[in-house]
Amino acid sequence: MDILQDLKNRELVNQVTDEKGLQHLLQNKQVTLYCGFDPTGDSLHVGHLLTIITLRRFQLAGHKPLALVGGATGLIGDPSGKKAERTLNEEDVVKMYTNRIKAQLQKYLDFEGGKKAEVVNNYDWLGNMSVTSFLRDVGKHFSLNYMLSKESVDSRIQSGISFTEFSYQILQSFDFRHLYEEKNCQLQIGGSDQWGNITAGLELIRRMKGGEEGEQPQAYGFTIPLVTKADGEKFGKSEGGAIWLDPEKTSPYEFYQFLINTDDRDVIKFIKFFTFLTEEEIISLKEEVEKRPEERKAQRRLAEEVTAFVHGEEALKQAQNITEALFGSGGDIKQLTAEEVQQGFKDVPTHVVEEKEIGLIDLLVQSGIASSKRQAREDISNGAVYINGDRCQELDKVVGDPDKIDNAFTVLRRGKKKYFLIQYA
Ligand code: 383
Repeated sequence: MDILQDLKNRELVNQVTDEKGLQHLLQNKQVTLYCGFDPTGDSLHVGHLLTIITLRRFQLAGHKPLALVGGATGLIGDPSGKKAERTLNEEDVVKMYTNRIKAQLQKYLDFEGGKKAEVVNNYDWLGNMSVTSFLRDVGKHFSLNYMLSKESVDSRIQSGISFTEFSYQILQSFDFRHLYEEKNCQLQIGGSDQWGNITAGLELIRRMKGGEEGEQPQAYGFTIPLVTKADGEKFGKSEGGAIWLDPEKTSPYEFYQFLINTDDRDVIKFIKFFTFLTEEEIISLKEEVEKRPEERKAQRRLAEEVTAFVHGEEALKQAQNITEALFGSGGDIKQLTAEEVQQGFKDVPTHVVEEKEIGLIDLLVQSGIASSKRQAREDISNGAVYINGDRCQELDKVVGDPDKIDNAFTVLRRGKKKYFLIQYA
């Protein structure tokens, strides 16, 4: 497979240094490439997903990916794409984040066989570098002019940038040069915000190679585009905040819902970006969007593929069960497992009941669904109260074991969509 052509077809090529040279290299040998992730939080998010998937594409095409965790650079802070100086995290916090990000990256690449991926941590070579070595051996290769001309620095001259963040580009450059020397890593990839840092690395590799004419080092840089949305909103956010890859922070169901809700105008682009579907499959989904947009086939396929990639088949099934139970025509929430109920109703007000069973009127008042017993009676008589999806109009109804889903929860609903979760102590 011609990986560069595949990336082009998917509109994943933003900028490349020496495209012909890179094309030639990728066609003729197994290339080691890398992408870095700074531990600025306890989880990666969908904003990181496109580069992870791109690493995976290179691996599937026979190349060897390195995922770098910035145990050292995470202590400094990349100014790229940032409007203001960051506050530094404590060292032990960055260490904890580093371990978590490392574990996450290990889920998405293949660590077996000849082109096995590796996760590396730049703390291993930057963590104990001496300040004199940094300034003499590395800093000497950077002119102030060159560093100031980088977009990440230039855009901050007015608003302010510390020497710490200013120096960041040298550290990332040193990583590239280190991996080039130690692991014969010839390509760095990243989002378009990383172009300045990647090209600075190439510059350093050239300069540290020594002046011998004719013996140009073979190293390349490549960036993928920023993911934009037709409505102009930032990709990767929902009302609840960022969409995380950690299932504890964003459940697989929420993740699936985030993708299902993709705009018709974006869905084909996202399928090209985030899935491994073939060109033919994509063309047929494109037709679906044009001819039968109301069926949302493309959205469903996108959500399936990406949820399975990030969370696995089992979690995808759960997400689909929950979606069907909540929104499907034949949906029945009573079929859900306790875990699925918990995922699907994560943002719903929850009330804990101490008793084994309780009268419905008392339950409605106790949980705050009705403001008084009189209100509760009225709601029940009017047919506005549903237990696990079924309307209940019995005033003397007692909610007990038969009403517990998986022995753990009862889902109450008042009106069309006001949900409440009852949990038993
Ligand atoms: C650190 C050391 C290196 C090479 C790269 C780095 C990290 C880099 C960075 N990247 C972003 C991050 O960590 O800050 N300086 O959050 C994001 N990446 C990828 C991609 C992206 C970038 O991890 O565009 C989105 O995900 O490059 O913003 O030697």
